[in-house]
This record gives sequence, structure tokens and C-alpha cells, in this order.
Amino acid sequence: MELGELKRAWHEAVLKHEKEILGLEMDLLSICVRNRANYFTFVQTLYPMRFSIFSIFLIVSTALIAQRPTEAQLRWHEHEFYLFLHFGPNTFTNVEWGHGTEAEDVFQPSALDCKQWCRVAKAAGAKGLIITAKHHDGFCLWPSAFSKHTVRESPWKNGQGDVLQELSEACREEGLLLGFYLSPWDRNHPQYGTPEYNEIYVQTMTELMTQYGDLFEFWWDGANGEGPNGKKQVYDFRRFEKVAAQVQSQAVVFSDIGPGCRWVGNENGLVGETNWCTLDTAGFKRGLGAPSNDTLFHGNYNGAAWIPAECDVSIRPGWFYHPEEDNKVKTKEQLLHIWLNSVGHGANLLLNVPPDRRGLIHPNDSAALVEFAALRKTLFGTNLAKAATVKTGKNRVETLTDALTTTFEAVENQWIQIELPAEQPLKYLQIKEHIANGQSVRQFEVEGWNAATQSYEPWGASTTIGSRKIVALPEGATSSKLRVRVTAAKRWPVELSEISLY
Ligand code: FUL
Repeated sequence: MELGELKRAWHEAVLKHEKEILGLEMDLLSICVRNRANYFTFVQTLYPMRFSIFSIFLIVSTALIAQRPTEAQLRWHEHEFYLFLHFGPNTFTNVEWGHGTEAEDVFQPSALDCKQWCRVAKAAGAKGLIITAKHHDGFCLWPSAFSKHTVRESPWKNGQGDVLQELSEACREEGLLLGFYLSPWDRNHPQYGTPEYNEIYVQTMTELMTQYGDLFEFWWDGANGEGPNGKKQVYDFRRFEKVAAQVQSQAVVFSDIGPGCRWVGNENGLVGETNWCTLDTAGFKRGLGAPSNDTLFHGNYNGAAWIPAECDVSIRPGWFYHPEEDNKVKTKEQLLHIWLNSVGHGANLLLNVPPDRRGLIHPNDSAALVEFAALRKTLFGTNLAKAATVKTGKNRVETLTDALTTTFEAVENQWIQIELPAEQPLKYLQIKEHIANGQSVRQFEVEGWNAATQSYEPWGASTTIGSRKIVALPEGATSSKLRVRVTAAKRWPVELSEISLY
């Protein structure tokens, strides 16, 4: 085991152990209270726990305060799907990780058109775009004052171009959101590996975050391949976080451990069926010191901070454009599988579509995206629950079908019936929790009415819900009514905001 892994395992074991002890002590306390223990027994039980009582107080109060999304995160959850653009010298040199020594001359797109990227994003039903403003090779897609390795030094538009300017204008015109990826690891910058680089990174970040309008997300990649050339950077992430929050407080900051949203532990675009939006970050770092991939995949049930998952994946095998991958673009079926296992599990999906050497999205990629959008429209275009009568017991409930995530129904372990005007084929059920107040559901089940046997039959079950859960109903399912019941929760009652049927 490596040192990083060992530290991680140790930290997780300590956390687990502490939680077990606290759980047992809580049980002891509640028994004392329930049995109305006399003063002496009570004090006797409490005394050895005096430190844990303080920790319980701390844990409970942090849990109450921190396990909810901020306003910015709440808006971010609604964005659900957006495109990633990997573009830069690698596009022209045909590699995934540039060395930082590439001549600026290589950057020479012949027909760059950010409006085309935006048109494709719109057609795909994506809400925005995040671009690699600077990848690991250090090349800046804008004429940064803090680097000499930028579009300004390239032949593109005689050094007068600014990709970010063009993209931000195109996004504004199309009503799309904009985000930037700014790699902390930099293989070009002469100051990299010295404390001055932190200052340069802060200046670069500030420049980026103040010149191109509002950003919805800011991306810190955890990848770091610092080589044997002796350059090892000690990043001042605390300062970076502060600056990001100062200059664009509404931008959700992505990294392995947030603070806005988290990496999901893989680059396949998938998150766990059990997906908690909460994560413990104490003692962890970005990159090698990050929580285990499994933890990132599921989140932490009792995690102290709201750091929801974002699934990143490329439509092609590579992140950058490579002509030999033109026939390896994911099909609409593959994209749907990703969608169901990312957005369908309450995460956001960041789908990479790399512009080619002309600076355009290749027709194979845009065709796949258009087909994917059409498939989603066929499957999820009509919400059949809109015409349904929804009831908890005898009470009619309107809030679960009003298409508003702000209204909700507080339910206990009870059936919610959905009665359709007629028997019809059903494929998917979608359910949302009212996450403004946190995430609570641990388990739920779905049953469908069988008219022949005049009884309900199990149709499916799942674990967490969070911002959304899509459940595939049994093949060929047809019915006029079904019911849903939350069977385990972190807190009762749970707050559900929407139920949809497709
Ligand atoms: C990784 C990077 O090393 C890849 O080049 C790509 O940017 C991907 C999204 O993140 O960590």
C-alpha cells in the first residue's frame, strides 16, 4: 500500500470507529432517558462520555447547518446536463497530455466557430459549456497577462484572437451557461514549482473570472503528473477557494473534494445507484490525497458538507480530438445508458465533445448528440403523471405533479398512489426529493397494479433519490395505477417534490 492509500484507509477506519462509538453512546443515553434513570446512574453514564457529548453536539450542529445545498448549488442541480470542450495544442499535436514545450504555432484552427459549438449544445439539450481555458500544457485560450504561452503568441487571427471572448459572446446569444477549466498542474509556466506560482494562479483565475461575465462552474482538475524534472508545486488551494468565492460567488467550484461539486471517482460518466450529495472532506486533498474512488462514487451517508457528484465522460475515447477516433463516437444508446446512470441517479452530466482541428464540432459527434436528444424526447417527452391523480391515503396531493421543485409533500413510510386516466404502457418513473432541505431517502419501492389479478405487484426498488432518481419499470409494463413508498430514511418525514411517469 502506498502512503496516500494508507492514510486514506486509516482516516476512513478512524471515522467509522468514531461513528460506531458515538452510535453506541447515543443508544446508552436514550436508554437512560427512556428508563428515566435516576440522577446517579445518569451522571455515571454521562461522565465518561463528556468528550463525545461535545463531539456529538459538534457533529449534530454541523450536520444541521451544512448538509444542505447553497443557493448556487441548488441552481446547479437544475442544470443537469452540459458539454465539456477539450481544445488546445493537443488538438493539433494529437496527444492527450501536452508537454508544455509545444510551439505556439501549432495552435491554428482554420475555421473556429464558437457559435457552432453553441448550436450543437442547444440541439443536444445541454444547458451550457465548460471549456479547457488552460489544460496541463499551460497554453491559454485567451491572451492572459500572466503567461507567454497563449493564443496571443499563436498565428491564429494573427495573435489577435480570444477563444473565451468568442465563446462567452456565443453563450450569451444562445442563452447558455459558461464554465472554465483551469488546470492547476502547468507543464509550461516557468514559475511552476515555486511559491510564486500560487500567486500567478490566483491572478490568472481572477483574470478569467472577471473578464467573461458570470460563470456557472469553475473546474479544478486533480490530475497531476509532476515528473522527475524536480518541479513539485505545493498548491495554496485555501487561497484559491477564497478568491473564487470572492470574485464569483455563484460559480460552483468542481474538484475531487469540491467545495461546490465533486468528481465521481471515474471518467465513465457513472455515479452509484446510492448517491449521497454529502461528503466528508476533512483530512483529504485534491489529487493523490482524495477520498477513495468508491467514496466519491457514492458520497458519504453522514458527510459533513453538501458536495454533489458531477459525472464527466467523453463522447469519444479521448478527451481531445483525434481523427482516428472519428468512428468511435458513442451511440445514442450508449449515451442513454450514461444518462440513466448519472442524471438518473441524481448527479449532473458533463459530456465532453472536443472540437476538431478546424475548431468545429465534428459532424459524427453532433449527429450522435442530436440523435441522443431525440431519443430522450421520445422517452421522456411526455410526463404521464401530469394527468394522474396522486394520493397519500385518501388525501389528494397536487405538489408532486406541479413541475415545481420548490413545492413538496412531507411523507412518512406510507404509499403514494398514482392513478392514471387509463391503462397505458409505462417505461420509467422519476422521483425527486426536495433537496433544499437536504437529502433523506435511503430506500424506496414501486408497485404496479395488475388488472388481471386485481393486486399490486413489485415493479422496482432503489436506494437514494436526492435531486432525482429514474427507475426503469419492468419490460412491457402496462397499468392504470402504481404506488411508491419510502421504506428507509435518514430523517422522517421525507420531503418529496416531484413524481413523473414516462
Ligand atoms: C483528467 C485530465 O488529465 C484529462 O486530460 C481530462 O482533462 C480529464 C477531464 O481530467 O484528469
